[in-house]
Parts: sequence; C-alpha cells; structure tokens
Amino acid sequence: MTQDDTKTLDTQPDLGRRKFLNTTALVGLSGAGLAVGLSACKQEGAGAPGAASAPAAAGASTHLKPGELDTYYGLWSGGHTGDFRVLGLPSGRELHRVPCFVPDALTGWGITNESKKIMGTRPDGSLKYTVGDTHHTHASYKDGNYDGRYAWINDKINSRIARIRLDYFICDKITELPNVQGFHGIFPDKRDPVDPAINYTTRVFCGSEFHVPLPNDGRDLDAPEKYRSMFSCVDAETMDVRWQVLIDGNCDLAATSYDGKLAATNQYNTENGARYENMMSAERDACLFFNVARIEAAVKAGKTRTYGNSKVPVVDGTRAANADPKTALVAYVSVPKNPHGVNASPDGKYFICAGKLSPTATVIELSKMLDWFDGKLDSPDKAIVAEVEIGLGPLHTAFDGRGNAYTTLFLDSQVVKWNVEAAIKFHAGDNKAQYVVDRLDVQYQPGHINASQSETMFADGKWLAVGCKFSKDRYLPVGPLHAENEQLVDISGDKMVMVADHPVRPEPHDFIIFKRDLIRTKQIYSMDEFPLAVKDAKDVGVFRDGKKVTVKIISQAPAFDPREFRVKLGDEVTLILTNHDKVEDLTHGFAIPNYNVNFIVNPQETASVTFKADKPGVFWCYCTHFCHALHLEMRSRMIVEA
Ligand code: RUQ
Ligand code: CUA
Ligand code: CA
Repeated sequence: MTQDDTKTLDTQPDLGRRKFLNTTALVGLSGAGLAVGLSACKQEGAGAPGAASAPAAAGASTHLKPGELDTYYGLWSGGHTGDFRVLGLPSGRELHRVPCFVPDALTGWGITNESKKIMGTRPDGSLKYTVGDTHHTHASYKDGNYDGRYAWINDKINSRIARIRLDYFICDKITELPNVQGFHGIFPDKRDPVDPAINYTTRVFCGSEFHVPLPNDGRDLDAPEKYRSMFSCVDAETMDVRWQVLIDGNCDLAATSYDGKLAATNQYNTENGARYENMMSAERDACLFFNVARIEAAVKAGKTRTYGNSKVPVVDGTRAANADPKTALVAYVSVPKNPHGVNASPDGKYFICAGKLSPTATVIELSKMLDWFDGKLDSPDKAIVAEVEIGLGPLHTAFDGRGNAYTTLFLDSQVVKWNVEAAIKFHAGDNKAQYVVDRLDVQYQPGHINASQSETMFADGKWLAVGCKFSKDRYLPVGPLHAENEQLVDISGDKMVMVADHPVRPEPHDFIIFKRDLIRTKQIYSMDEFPLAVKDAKDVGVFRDGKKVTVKIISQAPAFDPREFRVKLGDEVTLILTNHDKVEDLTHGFAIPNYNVNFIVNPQETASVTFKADKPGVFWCYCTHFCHALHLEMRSRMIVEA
C-alpha cells in the first residue's frame, strides 16, 4: 500500500469526526423534543476536554511477547450474536466464545442432543429458539470477590438466563423467565441477607425492561396502561425462578449490595409509556431497591399470587402497596430523567445511577437506604447523597478502588473520572470540592465501561475497558458493518492514558475483568460426567431396536472405532461418540456430509446426535478438528442401505 492509499482511508481528522458524531446524536435527541442540559459542566478538573490531544503519556504496555499470558480474564457479552466471549487482558485477544442461546457450528451447540436439551426444544425435537441477544454478564461471588464457579448472562429477546460453568467454560443451564419481556439487567447477590455463613452467591436477580399484559395471552392488547413489568429472582444452583416482584415502571440494569441486603434496578420508564416521547415525558424516573430478606419472608408467608400458567410466586412491589417503610418490600428513589445503569461501589457504601438524559450522576448511600427501610428517614429520596453534573449522556460507571468513579459519556464521547466523596461534599454545599478529576476522549459513543476487579471489593485500579459503539475510522473498513471498538485505558495514575484499541465483532455490551488466578479451569473432562459415555472399545458398534438404531463410537487419534457402520434407510439413528484421548488440547470433530451433523468432542467428552437416515449411500464421517498428522485420514464410513 502506498502512502496515498493510506491517506484515502484517513477520511477525516479526529476532531471533525468527533464533532460530526456528536452533532448527529444531539440532533437525534432534540428531534425527540428533548431538553438535555447542553450547558458545559459546572466543573472542570485537571483534565479538561481535549486532554487526549495533549502529548500522550506512555501508559502501561498491553503488548505481550509470544508465549506470555494475559494477567486478567475478561468476560464479554456478544450482543445479538447471542454468545458469551472470553478475552485475555490487557492484550485484548479473544480466546473463546461460549455458545449458550444460539447454535454454534464449531462445537455443535444446538446439534448435539446434550446441548439441545439445555437450549430447549419443541415437541418435534427442533430448537425452541435460534436467536439470542446477550447484554450483561456477571460472575458468582464469595467474600466480595469472584469465586470462579459460574457466570450468568441474559438473553433479552426470549427472556432467558444462561449459566456458564467457569471450570469448563460451558453453558450448563438455561431458564426462561415467565411473565416478563425484554430481560435486560442481571446481577448475582454477593452474600445472604440473613445467614452470615452464606458468604457467597445463591441468587441471581433479573430485570425486565418491557411492559406486557399479565398474563400475556391476548388480553389487554390495546390497554398499555395495564401492562406491567417484574423483577425476578433465580436460584443460582437450581436455576429455578424463586420469586418475582410486580412493580410500577420498568427495570433496566441491576446491581446488588455487598451485604446481600438489597438488590437494585434503575427505571427509565416510570411513565409506563408505550412510545419514546411518553417514556421521557417526566423530569425524573427512579431507582428501585428490593429488600431481599423481606421479600423472601413474604413469599414464605404466602403473600403472593401467580399469573397465567406460571407457578412462580409474585409479591406486590407497586408503589401503593409499599408506602410504609416498616413493611415495604421495595423503595422507589427518585433520580433524574431516564437514568441508565446502576453500579455498586467497591467500598460497599454507594450505588451510582448515571443520568443518560440528564448530565448527572446520582449517588445513593446504602446505609441511608437501610435507614429508610427501618423507618428512620421520611423519604427514600433522602438516601441520595449527591447528584452532580458530569457531562452529556452518562451511561455506566466503573471504579478504581481509590474512591474514583469512571463514567461513560455517550454524547460527549468521553470517559469522565470523578471522585465520589468530593461529589458528596460538593452536593452538600462545598463549592470548592473538585470532584471531576480527569476527562478522556474515546472513539466513539461509549456505552459500557468496566475496570479490572471493578465489580468486586478488590477493585485494583489498573485497567479500564471502554466499549465504544462506533468505530468509524479506527479500523480498516470491511463494508458497511463496522467492528466495535473496545479501548483500553491505563488508570493506574492520576490521569487516564489511552493505551490500545481492540476491534470486536458487533456487538458486545457489558463485560467484567478480573485476575486470572480467580479461575481454575479444567482442560480434560471426566468420562463419568456423561451417562452415555462409551467407556470401553469393546462397547462400540450398531445396536438395533426396530427402526431405532444406536451407533456407539469412540475416537482416539487418528481413528474412529468402528471405521464403518451400516444403518437402513428410514432408521432413526442416535450416534454416541466418546473421545478417549486424554491429552490436553486433543479435540476431535465429527461431521456427516449432507446430514447437517457437525460437532466436537473434547478430551474424555461424550456427545450424541439423533437424525433420520433419509438418504441412501456412502457418507464419510470425518474429523473436522485438526488433531494429528493423519487428521485427514481420520474417518468412519456410514453406509445407509436403501
Ligand atoms: S445496557 S442496551 Cu448494557 Cu447500557 Cu443493554
Ligand atoms: Cu481427529 Cu482431526
Ligand atoms: Ca422516563
């Protein structure tokens, strides 16, 4: 490529592009009749806008030499690819995608009987759903840190929650939530609110974003004022839905307190609007706090009802039923216009709601929230200890463990670093309290943000990742669909330093970043985990029961055993394959041409598929996963007799 070619890619200088994006976003919003506070922020700290155009400080290196391992894991949602991704940080290398809600050709997810059982099927055996939209992923806790057992991820489209086992990095359970639509925010609890011995995650909370008729069976179609939304609790072990809370307004993101007592969700549609103009007609919306122990006591006492076919007990969390703090299950705290995101600070003291349509962040103090539930405050709004301007379009907040918060500003295409205690002082009337510490331009329109260990009590303030929704001129163009841009920032110093861009396939939402030693993965399965395992070479072969045929096969590089098998046209064939290789990284694949079968078996794993032998002929079942010098020769011959 000549230098001139390079120039043609460089369509616009940075600032022009930034201005263009910003104007577009603002025009979009003002077209909606929106009065965003366009005034500059009240405060500018050391790092005024444009800090990024100053000569860049070096920042820590994200480069790893060949053979060096990353020091952090990143768990990323995949967005409407429906997957769950694993990145190594700081390199930003994508290591794995764990299929859960949607089929995956590499692993045979959605093809094997085992994965179909987890995904859910229709009576004819086909998959119930083949699409998914993953937004948020969080992992299980113990003593305020990740314990490496599980992660959970949501599917917004079909209101499903998937659990990922972090030993094998596989999805082992999926639950569809009843009575809700648009399941968006998700957060595990961090300990039990009643039993101090339970210092680990036993519940996962799920917010539902859309209002629907209850039950949604054709009633009240044209009466949106009757639509309702719910906050759900799923058992971390059984993955059953324990209970739901009927609420006024909707849910968006979710968060939990470190003491296990409260779960929170922010609401942008307290108006119960069916169109966006209505959803932003009120000046303030809310952040809800759920008193977990009280809700579980109410469920135990049977103060519940059910809807439609669902057996899940539902308690009444509406405003009218929760006016008395002494008995309230839910507190409604007023926060400015269409807030987005609620995050718990690593010191366990605060929840922060970003303003989205308001240029503010709201800080809510946990102990004051508990005071309200104890009847010591006359209004839940008194738990607000700061509401300060930080910039335009605040969305999500991360923490460094040194008292600073980092919030994405979607409209400003910036990250703002601000000090929480200083913001509280400023809010209390100390005009000299400088709470904005630094600003950093990012490319462009950032949504989610997270820092290393940010969602734990052990936030270490090293790395900050910013999920930029628009990448435009940051990468080689690949047609109209652009990669997204995950930017990595060194936050170990006073000033943020941009150190790397990582392209990602659209379109991840949320992510968490944590130290690699918090996870111990297993590289080899135990054969005993699979009831169908073909454990011995003498067990292989074709076993017929009328028209139903079971074919038992084992793989050991570079051969399948048996090397050929015969079935008859019209048979229903169940093929069970156990990989007898015990060597780490020795995976085999099994593909049957023209039969739409392709899946893998990892070391000591068993998988099965069922299909109708509806085409006579010879079919070379071959290994798809490179395993051996004789990988191409690794085949078994399926003969379907006419
Ligand atoms: S929220 S659009 Cu993660 Cu910012 Cu789903
Ligand atoms: Cu076995 Cu390739
Ligand atoms: Ca609203």
